[in-house]
Amino acid sequence: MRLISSLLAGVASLGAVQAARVVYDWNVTYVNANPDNLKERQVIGINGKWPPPPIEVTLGDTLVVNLHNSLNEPTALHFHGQFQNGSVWMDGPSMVTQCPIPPNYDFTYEFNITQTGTYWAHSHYMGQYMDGFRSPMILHNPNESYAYDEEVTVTLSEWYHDSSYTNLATFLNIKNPTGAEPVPQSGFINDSANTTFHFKPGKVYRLRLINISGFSTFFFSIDGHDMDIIEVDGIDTERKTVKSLYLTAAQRFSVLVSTKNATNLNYYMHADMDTGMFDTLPDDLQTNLTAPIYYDESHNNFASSEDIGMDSDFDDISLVPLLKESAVAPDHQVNLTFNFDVTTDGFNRGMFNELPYLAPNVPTLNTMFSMGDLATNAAVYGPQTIATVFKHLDMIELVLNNLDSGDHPFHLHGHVFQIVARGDGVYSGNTSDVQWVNENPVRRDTVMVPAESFTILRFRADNPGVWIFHCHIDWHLESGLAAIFIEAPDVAQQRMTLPQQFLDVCEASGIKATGNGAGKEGLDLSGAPSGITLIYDGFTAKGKGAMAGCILAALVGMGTIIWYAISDPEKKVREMMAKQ
Ligand code: CU1
Ligand code: CU1
Ligand code: CU1
Ligand code: CU1
Repeated sequence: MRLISSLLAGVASLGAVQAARVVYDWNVTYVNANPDNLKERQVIGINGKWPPPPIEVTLGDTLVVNLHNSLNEPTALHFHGQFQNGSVWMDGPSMVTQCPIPPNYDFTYEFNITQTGTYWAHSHYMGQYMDGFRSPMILHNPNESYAYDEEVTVTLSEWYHDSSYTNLATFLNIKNPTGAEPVPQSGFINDSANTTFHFKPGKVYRLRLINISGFSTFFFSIDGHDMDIIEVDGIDTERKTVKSLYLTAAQRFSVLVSTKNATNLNYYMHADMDTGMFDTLPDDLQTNLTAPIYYDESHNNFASSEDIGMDSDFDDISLVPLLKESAVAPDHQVNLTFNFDVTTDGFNRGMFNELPYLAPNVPTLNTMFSMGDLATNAAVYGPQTIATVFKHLDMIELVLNNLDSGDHPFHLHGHVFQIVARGDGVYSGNTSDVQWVNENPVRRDTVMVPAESFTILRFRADNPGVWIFHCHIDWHLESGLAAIFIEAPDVAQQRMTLPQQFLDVCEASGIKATGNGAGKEGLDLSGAPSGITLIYDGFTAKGKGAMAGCILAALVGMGTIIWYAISDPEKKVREMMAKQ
């Protein structure tokens, strides 16, 4: 439902283009849907319909989303890839920049569009976006870098027959000590098993590819057609011709495709799931998705398949942004080594530096705004928020060491980062051991860190506020693979005030809107979520895999497994309901 309710005066820098106030009225509702023609299930849609409608705005516009939560569970909406510079509270992640929006409550997201390209909006409350609450978000540029005749949005997604709550309860479970993720039942191109496309001959199409999955990576190609990459995660790039590419959960590309002059053949679009991510591969799971692209629907002559799927040699590090930014030496380095292991609550969890993220009692942004000078002390945010404080305008270097045998797509809110180096194993710290990309490295907001390897990222701490950094595999985020960056809290406090709406929504949710991570004053952090840690046997946390089962059995026997609210989504929802 798009309503341009009023036109504002033209923004000077946009010349004749009129900046609009673009208003979406979104009633978040349960809807029954059967998009894979296999099972009807309850999904989350907008205004009684699923899939949710795309958001389309233009650089300079003000986007307003009036949200009403008609679910019987809380929600929160994130606009993936938006810098939100000066409006950090509009970022969306529950208990990071806001309290969740309780059932039967109105909440408005409003911010200026300062970027262009291909994005998406999704729930940032527990696993909710995998229940269908996600949609493309297209930011048009009145002066696009490339010319094209038509544009088409192509979303890729996996689909589960069970709700995310059910799947989370199975995933975060003492009976799942290896951390096997729920394997989807289906996959979609544009939210349907029956999507078709039509190409007009002799044209240039811009395909906006968005992986809106919560788990799956896809390899993408089109039979008989090259693709020229021109955009990666909202950053316009030099044209780069590829036969195939991959997109992890949350990654986007725009590609230009020149269509044939002849219409005697039709072609298939291919989106192949990276099956290496699945612990089990059900016989009936269709992992290689296709959608016909018709030049002429009156015949069924299709070009032969050129699909190479997972044999693709695509590498995003070779992409070159149009707007040049060279790598510069960092002022501050943060080492985030991550792995998965069974923790003291009996669950297999993802964690940075041996500590899983646990949401605090007060949203971290509220803590930052309410704790005065203590806001520059990382301890104030709570013992397991994995908080790090950055100084304003420092160049931050993130060293990501992946000790796990799986690939993980990491996403930083509020920024794009440069991918400056990668290598096998763990980064030694010796800069001469790695090949650096110094000249204009690729910038994006979500990066895949392959198994047992490291990736080094850099970004400027030029966005005062609170930004979550996490694996965009939603199962892993919920298990604790997240960290919080507190960026220039002193500057944020000077420049900004948390709008009243963000205090009110906490009160409505029965959550404290001020105070430290425990909801208390000063550095009294008693009662803050903590204590879910690695199981240490002797001197080291390593090499205890075989032991975990026995320890778990003992813990269960003693009845000491503690179900923390974050670990038990249904309990959390029940508690929220009880407060209504
Ligand atoms: Cu995001
Ligand atoms: Cu996202
Ligand atoms: Cu992950
Ligand atoms: Cu996020």
